[in-house]
Amino acid sequence: MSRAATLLACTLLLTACSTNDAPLVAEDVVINAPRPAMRMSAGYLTLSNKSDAAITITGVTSPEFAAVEMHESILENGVSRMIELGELSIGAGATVAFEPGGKHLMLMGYRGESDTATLQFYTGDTLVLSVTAALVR
Ligand SMILES: [Cu+2]
Repeated sequence: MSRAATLLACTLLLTACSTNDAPLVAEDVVINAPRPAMRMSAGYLTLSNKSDAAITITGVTSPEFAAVEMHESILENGVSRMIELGELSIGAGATVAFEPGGKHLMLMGYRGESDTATLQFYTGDTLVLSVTAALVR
C-alpha cells in the first residue's frame, strides 16, 4: 500500500489507526463546550508529527462550528491578546501543544446540540488529521 493510500485509509478509519503509522497524532484533546448564550469556545490538544518530514497545518474545520482559527495568546506591554496563526508548521518528530495561555483553537459559531465535536486539520486540501472528543461542560 502506498503512503498516500495508507494516509487515506487512516483518515477514513480514524479509530483503527490512530497510533503507529499516522503521520500526525493528537493527544490530550480538550474541547470546551460554549457557555450558555455564547457561541464561541476554545480547544486544546497536543499534536505530534511522527513522520520524517515537516507537516504544515494550513486550516482547521469542524462540522459543529462555523469557523475554527488557530490562535496564539501573547503578552504585549503587559496586556494579553490573541493573534491568528495563518498556518502552523510542525517539524519532523516535533510536538506542538495547544494549551491555555498559549496556542489554542478558537471555535466560533457553535451550531447546536451535539455532545461531541470533530476537529479536522488540513494541509491545503488534504485532510491530515481528524479527531473527535466529547465537549467539556
Ligand atoms: Cu483565540
